[in-house]
Amino acid sequence: MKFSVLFFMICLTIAVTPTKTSAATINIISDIADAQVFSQAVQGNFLNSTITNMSVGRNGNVLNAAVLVFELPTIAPGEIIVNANLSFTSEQGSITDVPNADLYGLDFRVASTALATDFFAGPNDSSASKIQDDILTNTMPIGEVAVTTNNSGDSALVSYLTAQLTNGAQAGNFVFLRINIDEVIPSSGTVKNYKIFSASNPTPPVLTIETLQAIPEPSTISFCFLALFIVSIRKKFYCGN
Ligand SMILES: [Ca+2]
Ligand SMILES: [Ca+2]
Repeated sequence: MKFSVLFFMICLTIAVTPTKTSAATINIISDIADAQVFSQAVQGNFLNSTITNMSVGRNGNVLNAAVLVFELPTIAPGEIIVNANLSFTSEQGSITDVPNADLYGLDFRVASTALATDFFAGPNDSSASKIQDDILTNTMPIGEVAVTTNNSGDSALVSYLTAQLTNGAQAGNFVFLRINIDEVIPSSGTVKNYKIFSASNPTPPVLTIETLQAIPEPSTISFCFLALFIVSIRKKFYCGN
């Protein structure tokens, strides 16, 4: 490869690499539309969006999943999401015989309302994006536990959120993160569940996203023009090498 071509490619790589000069960190509190969703109707309802502790597991004859709702913020033109994190509180009693629970992302919607069809229980939901396997486990301590997505969960969140934007999600639309058990528990009439603090709780779930401006700094552009200038001078002196 010619030196000039290689040099130009290096400059191009630098030019398209996002810089950290215009990073923004946005904390999005879960919308109060977040809901405990049921596997079957309870007194005519398939969900409860006013509850402060959302059940994930079994409660009597009904299975539950928690659907967290977040309103998308304005992402400035040219900005990309480079990091994301979900944090929430789980509270549980004796859970040694409760299945683990997984975190999924559902397709964005214009309205914040959770739907009965958001419910899921089982090992793998192919119609949703699995963000973190076993985010809750039955080896967690009893009582309140602060839960946060791990590194691979953070990366999956970035991919999920970016896909929503690519698919047309805009500021003011809503994304839905669901926590559900990964195994269907046979009906036992007993309570076997985790409890997720909802937006109606004093400690609500929070989705944090970090964005970067994917445009080079002026100094980077200047550097590239300087590099091109040096290359052209070099070509003059060395007879079109
Ligand atoms: Ca709610
Ligand atoms: Ca699992």
